Amino acid sequence: MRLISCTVVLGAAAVTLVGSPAAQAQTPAPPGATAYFINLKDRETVTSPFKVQFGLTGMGVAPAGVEKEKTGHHHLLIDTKLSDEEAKAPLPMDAQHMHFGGGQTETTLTLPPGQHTLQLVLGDWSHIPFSPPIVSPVITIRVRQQSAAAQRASAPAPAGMQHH
Ligand SMILES: [Cu+2]
Repeated sequence: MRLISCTVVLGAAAVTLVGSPAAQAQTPAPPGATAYFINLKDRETVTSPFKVQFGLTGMGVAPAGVEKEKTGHHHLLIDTKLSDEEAKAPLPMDAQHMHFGGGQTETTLTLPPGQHTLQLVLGDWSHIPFSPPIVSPVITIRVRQQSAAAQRASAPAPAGMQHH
């Protein structure tokens, strides 16, 4: 009798392990860890291209793929925000979800004129946000319309207009 009940208990434990979402578990966030923009404030006006510096307190930066306690890498969300579902899975990699898997702590962004939102989301070694998520406040920036002179300086002149 004792042997049978023991088998039943073990079987239940095995089912629990397989059935739980623990395989995709989020890394617990170190207490007090926060992400923030060092050089940009909410409602700031910038001229494109502009620098974005990523701040992080309470933990360190490590490249993607390196599983080390209390580290992660930065992601920059542009004109989008994370849904609750997305916050529990590896972050998408596209133009609106930039990964800095090399451990970079700044970038230079080129965005079209107008209003844009930016947010930092820290991901663990496998690009999954921490639990609770380590994110910066969402900031709204305004990218200035370039002056005509600046556009001429940065854009190559159309063919045929280079020589008069
Ligand atoms: Cu990533």
